[in-house]
Amino acid sequence: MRNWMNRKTGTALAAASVLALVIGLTGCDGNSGATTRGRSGEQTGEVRQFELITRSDTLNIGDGVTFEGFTFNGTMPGPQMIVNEGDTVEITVINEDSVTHGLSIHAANTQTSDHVGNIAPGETKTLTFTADYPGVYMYHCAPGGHGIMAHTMGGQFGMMVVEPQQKYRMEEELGREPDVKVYIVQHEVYADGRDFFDGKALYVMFNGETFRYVREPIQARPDDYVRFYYLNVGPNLTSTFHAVGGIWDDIYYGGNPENLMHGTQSVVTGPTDSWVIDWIVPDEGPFTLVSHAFGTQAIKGAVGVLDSREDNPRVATYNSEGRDTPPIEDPKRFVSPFGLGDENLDLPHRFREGDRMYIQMVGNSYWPKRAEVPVGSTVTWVNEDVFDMLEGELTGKHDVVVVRSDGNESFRSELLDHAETFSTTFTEPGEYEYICSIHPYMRGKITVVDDI
Ligand SMILES: [Cu+2]
Repeated sequence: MRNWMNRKTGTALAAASVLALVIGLTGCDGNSGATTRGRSGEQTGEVRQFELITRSDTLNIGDGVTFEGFTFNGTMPGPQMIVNEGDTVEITVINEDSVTHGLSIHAANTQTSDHVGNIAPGETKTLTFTADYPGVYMYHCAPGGHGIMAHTMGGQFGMMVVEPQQKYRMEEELGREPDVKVYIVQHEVYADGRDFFDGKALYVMFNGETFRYVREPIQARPDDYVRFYYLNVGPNLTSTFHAVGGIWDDIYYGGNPENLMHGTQSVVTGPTDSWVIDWIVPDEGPFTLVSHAFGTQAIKGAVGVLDSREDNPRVATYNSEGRDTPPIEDPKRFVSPFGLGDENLDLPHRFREGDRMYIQMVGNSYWPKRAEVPVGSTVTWVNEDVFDMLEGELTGKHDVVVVRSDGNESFRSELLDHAETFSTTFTEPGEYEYICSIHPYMRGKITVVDDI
């Protein structure tokens, strides 16, 4: 009976979707919504509204290190949005930045890019959908094309939870909600676009900081009913989330109550995969929470602690948002995947006479970002970004434009497609800082020296 009712509802709403599509094709400004089908639960009639503001930002990412990238509402991960299955969700995206942004929201069973993809500076767009499937979902920036990957790597992502109408098994059995709810987004930070392409993360984090919950452990008591909402946004690595000294009691792939498994040591979680984990804390003592991919993840920051003691205070919720604190003034390291960053990270590369001097454009960065070359050198830039379709912020096309120099060369390349090159020869000593004119946050530097 319930299935039949849902099919009926689906048909009626599918017709509405077709109507929305027609409006879209006839010059809609992107501010109207799409309606999706009710799949498993009934529609609640509730409307939940959220506002996401896109901007360029600088953040603290733990241990005296700052990060320069993009955010939603000033944090990485961005705001955590929680709705109920069957709710109508309305998300407004306001682009306060000088470059194009957008939104892809995986909780929506509809083409979100038609409504909130590719939002120009100063523009505001809104998406409306029904939360059809319960679970734990990723959202991320979606300016379009190559920019989607670059901005997601650059810090624009977060978690949306669609709470199910059908209770999770343990909650039903115990007749109560979890004592502690822990929302965790695992994510990677890259030093530059070359490392992003190669999957070589500099840091891997839970909720915006390396070792955040080692410094400030999650509090619980023995026999507490703890629920993890665990999402790996990646953007590259597959994690294996594990509690040292524990076995997960109930795990739900994607967080959907229909996807139940029992008694596992870990949950395998690729980029954008997620789980709901219901767990009874078996004992006193610290339980280390870890991605068990030790060398590529745990050792780089994907470790936390759940501290279980009889007299611990009760904290009902640990939120997945990054902390919104003003960036420290004198960080010991400044990570900027697209910009020049710090010399102790983005090491100046010394080319010597006779070397082939190539500088890649890759993942919206120059690599190496800093280069030293002897007088008389010919330097060649080559575009290694493959996704060169589309225009502006959306594309992986790049150029080289000098913005500051004390040398005698002045150059500006054509816009380069994938595998295209541009060369120039430096005849006198000097320093050259340059950018890509359509991705102006991409920065590089050439130092021409008399003698190396
Ligand atoms: Cu963006």
